[in-house]
Amino acid sequence: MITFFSPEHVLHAPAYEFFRGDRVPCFESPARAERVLRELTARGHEVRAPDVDSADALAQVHTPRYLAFLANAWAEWLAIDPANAERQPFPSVWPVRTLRSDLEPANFTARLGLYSMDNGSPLVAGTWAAAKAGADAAASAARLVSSSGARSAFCATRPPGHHAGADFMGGYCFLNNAAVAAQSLLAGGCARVAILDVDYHHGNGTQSIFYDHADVLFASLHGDPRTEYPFYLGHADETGSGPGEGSNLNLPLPAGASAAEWFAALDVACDRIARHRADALVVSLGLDTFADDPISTFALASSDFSRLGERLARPGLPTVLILEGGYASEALGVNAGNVLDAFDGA
Ligand code: SP5
Ligand code: ZN
Repeated sequence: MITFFSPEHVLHAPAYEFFRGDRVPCFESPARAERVLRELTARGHEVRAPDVDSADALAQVHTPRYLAFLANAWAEWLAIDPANAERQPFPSVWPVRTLRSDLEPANFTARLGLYSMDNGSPLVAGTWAAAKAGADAAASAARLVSSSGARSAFCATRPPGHHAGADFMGGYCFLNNAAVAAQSLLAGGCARVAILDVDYHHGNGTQSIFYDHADVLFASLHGDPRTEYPFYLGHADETGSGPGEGSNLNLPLPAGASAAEWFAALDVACDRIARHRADALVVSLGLDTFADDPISTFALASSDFSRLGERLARPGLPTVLILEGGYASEALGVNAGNVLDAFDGA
């Protein structure tokens, strides 16, 4: 399977995030993509640089004012104080219920809050460049499977994307790569697309972007939002709205769920995907379901990722796989490689 990888991912390397009021090293680190790249190269996978500009797809997925904010955020942060070059901006105020989000405040931190769902997505000088390169990888992978006849492609990209909504960042995510891939597949001639999100965390951004779309099915298995991030979306009663009613499937699992429970839910999601009659499949491939993941509680072993790859190949659809979470960096390469090799071998 061809892998798209951009060295520009290293430009997004924040120094810290918050945990219980303390600064802790970021779980979402450049080492993640480097481990994946090294393992895939060692296993003989072809690695390519992104060769499609995602600008058109991004304009479909995100709002103009959010894209403009993200592209200019670092310059604005520096304009406040040149010493900010050594500081990470974080939001401290949000337009929750009763407050207005239709107007953009002039104040930078107020706009950062407007465009953020949490304070857990540190932004640095190279965030836009890295995230844009990741979105380009998603658009490139979509073009490869929709126009060259390739069966599948993988994006070894970071930062991840599935928590980012039309106009907000969150959960280490800035641009929604899976949504970019799905949108690119639609633009490339697919009438119906299915997105399967197997990250430990619910893909709230992807769900919300396609919630009223009948042509894009979003199916997700994840830690129950009653106890797990992102907390405010991902429940089983979220089934889509308007024309999209019935094209959203959430399969929340209790924290600590076993691999057997997880694979049973995967079968339910795959059955729903089969009934969607999709022309292509996008997989939000979070690997934080791994037993040793430092921020998650599922129990998949490295060998279970082979079983996952085999299951993902079964629908026989052109498939774009996109790296999302997964924070046990040492095992990340092997776990990603196991998915890809089993998919290729199926
Ligand atoms: C893409 C993705 O997987 N995003 C996950 C975002 C999770 N954000 C909350 C992180 C909370 C970390 N808590 C540390 C617990 C250590 N025991
Ligand atoms: Zn995750």
